Amino acid sequence: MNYGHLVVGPPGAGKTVYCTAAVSFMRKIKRPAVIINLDSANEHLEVSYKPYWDIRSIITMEKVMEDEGLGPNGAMVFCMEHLEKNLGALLAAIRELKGGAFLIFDLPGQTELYTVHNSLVAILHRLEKELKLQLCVVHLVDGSQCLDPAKLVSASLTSLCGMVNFELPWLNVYSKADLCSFDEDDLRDDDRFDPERCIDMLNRTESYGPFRDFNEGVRDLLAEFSLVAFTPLCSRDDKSIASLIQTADGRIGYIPGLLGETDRDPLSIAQDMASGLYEPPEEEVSVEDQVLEQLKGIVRPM
Ligand SMILES: Nc1nc2c(ncn2[C@@H]2O[C@H](COP(=O)(O)OP(=O)(O)OP(=O)(O)O)[C@@H](O)[C@H]2O)c(=O)[nH]1
Ligand SMILES: [Mg+2]
Repeated sequence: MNYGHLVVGPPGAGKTVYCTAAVSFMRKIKRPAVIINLDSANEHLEVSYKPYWDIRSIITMEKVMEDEGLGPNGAMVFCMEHLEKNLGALLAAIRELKGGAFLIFDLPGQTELYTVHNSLVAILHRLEKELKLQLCVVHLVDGSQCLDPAKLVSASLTSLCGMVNFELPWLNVYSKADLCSFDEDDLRDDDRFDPERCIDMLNRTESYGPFRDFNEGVRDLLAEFSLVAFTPLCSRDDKSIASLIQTADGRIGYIPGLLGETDRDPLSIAQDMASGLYEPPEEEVSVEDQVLEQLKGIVRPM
């Protein structure tokens, strides 16, 4: 059984930063983790992370735009369709991780790829089936959107669409929580999005008030599924990262220790780390390099 996170969300939501921070934290708790980059426009990755496998090794958005005369969105769809038809390289790379590793997939910001287009969904279903991969979708939305009821409703509907299409465990997260200040008029209610309160706020606005029936229809839809809730994340804080990893672990049935790390829960280690009670290992070799060395038959303790 393989486990991982699929990190999705609109452009600039903080997906790449989250992937980098999550892998770095997992390394600190000795959980072997690798990033798989599925964003064909993700240039300059060397400044954030070193992917274990990169879609850009088989196709890039810039080249498709040039060769096919497509704009960025069309080229991104083309790249995903290309990956769907040529999935062998990715499947083989994951199969080579014989000791197992936690897989973190960095995705592009085009939400159409999972709300209206089928290739990404088909790719994931194949990975799930052929690799027994258990994935939790981490859906990031910029925290500033959670302060605007109209944007929050829009993000919630996008999220609902993704949940229905992917049929995978799903976590809604508002990112950059360190930049958000909340007061009692804000939408956060025990860190959970409350559609009823949000729609009430919309009904009271000049722009959205005239659409009361529609707003209430949306409210009933969100309430009926009762799936849409947002939790905060600050990717610069190990405790926040640990808390998210722990919640996602619960959703996919991952038990700490399965990949050889300590069996303590991530949040308690992060708390000990903050108070100096836990020293992360001095890691000179990156996880990607460790995995590559393992593949070469050189066994290193993870
Ligand atoms: N303050 C703060 N800034 C953040 C946080 N996470 C991400 N950012 C910033 O948000 C910006 C976008 O982050 P990325 O990780 O590149 O966003 P992305 O979702 O990968 O963007 P695309 O790949 O273009 O869709 C960068 O300037 C980050 O430094 C956070 O937790 N706190
Ligand atoms: Mg990115």
